Amino acid sequence: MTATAEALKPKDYKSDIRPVWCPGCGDYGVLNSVQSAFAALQLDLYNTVCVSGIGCSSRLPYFMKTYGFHSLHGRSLPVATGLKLANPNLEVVVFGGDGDLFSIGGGHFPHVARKNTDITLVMMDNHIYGLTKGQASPTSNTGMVSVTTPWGAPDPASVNPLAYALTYGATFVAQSFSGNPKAMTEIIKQAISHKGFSYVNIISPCLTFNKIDTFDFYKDAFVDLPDDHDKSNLVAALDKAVNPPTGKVYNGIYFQTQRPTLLDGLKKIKEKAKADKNRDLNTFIDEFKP
Ligand SMILES: Cc1ncc(C[n+]2csc(CCOP(=O)(O)OP(=O)(O)O)c2C)c(N)n1
Ligand code: SF4
Ligand SMILES: [Mg+2]
Repeated sequence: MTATAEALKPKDYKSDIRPVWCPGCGDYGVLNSVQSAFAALQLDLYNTVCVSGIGCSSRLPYFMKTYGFHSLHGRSLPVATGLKLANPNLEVVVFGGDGDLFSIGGGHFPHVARKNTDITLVMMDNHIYGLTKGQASPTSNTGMVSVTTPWGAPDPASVNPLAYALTYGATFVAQSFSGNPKAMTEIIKQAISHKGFSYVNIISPCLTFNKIDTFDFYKDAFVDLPDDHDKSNLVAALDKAVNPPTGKVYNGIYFQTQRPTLLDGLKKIKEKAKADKNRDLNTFIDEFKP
């Protein structure tokens, strides 16, 4: 933005396409908060990319005026990594669901986290596959009854996305609720401002297919992390992720730290390679000649 340009407002980040989510879906709240957070940060429309996989939540980039990439089911993170490496000046924000990111796409998450790839991931966690009409997902409560698990899901454990992100080395891990726009906007803003991989788990109820994890349940269950929570302490963050008070769900930043990003590492390697006279391309090719 130039000094004379007018500040962008949340509505300036809205595309002309109207969302097609069910009336009352939690994802509307997430979309509004994303637009507010982008406006608060004055993200440049032409240097910001919203990336997603497939799912109801993964439609979000359509409704944004920034660049967008609606990729394949479970493949948003590799696409986002490629975009960031190709053009480090881009602000890359990924959106997706619990199925997209923890079932088919689950293999990508650990590597983006441990490499500290400088992107933001906002997961809209409704504990179900919404788009395909209500199958149990990795974050569904154990024993969940769904169209494909009429006698209850047999899986003995669910994925805890916060503990997962923390143990794989994410440098920013937070949670919020789509029914609390103020808190959610602030957390998305901080996640984007963080240098390194940021993970935000947003509980975003699917009122059509998930009759357990409802707005009514979460509006009473959500509480802020305690004031004395030390977000620089990984063990304290894990404890909060694994042992919330009974019947409660925390809003807030569990963990934040700084360490070099994937781009920092690549920059160093490039410098070393340039300084290594024996490693010019022709010498390298010669080594493989018969
Ligand atoms: C390769 C592939 N496998 C399966 C599907 C079918 N599919 C589309 S979305 C989806 C799950 C969506 O759940 P989630 O990611 O939680 O998003 P939500 O709709 O709940 O927001 C599945 C299994 C697909 N599109 N492509
Ligand atoms: S099916 Fe569920 S997740 Fe999908 S748009 Fe409807 S309420 Fe939202
Ligand atoms: Mg889902």
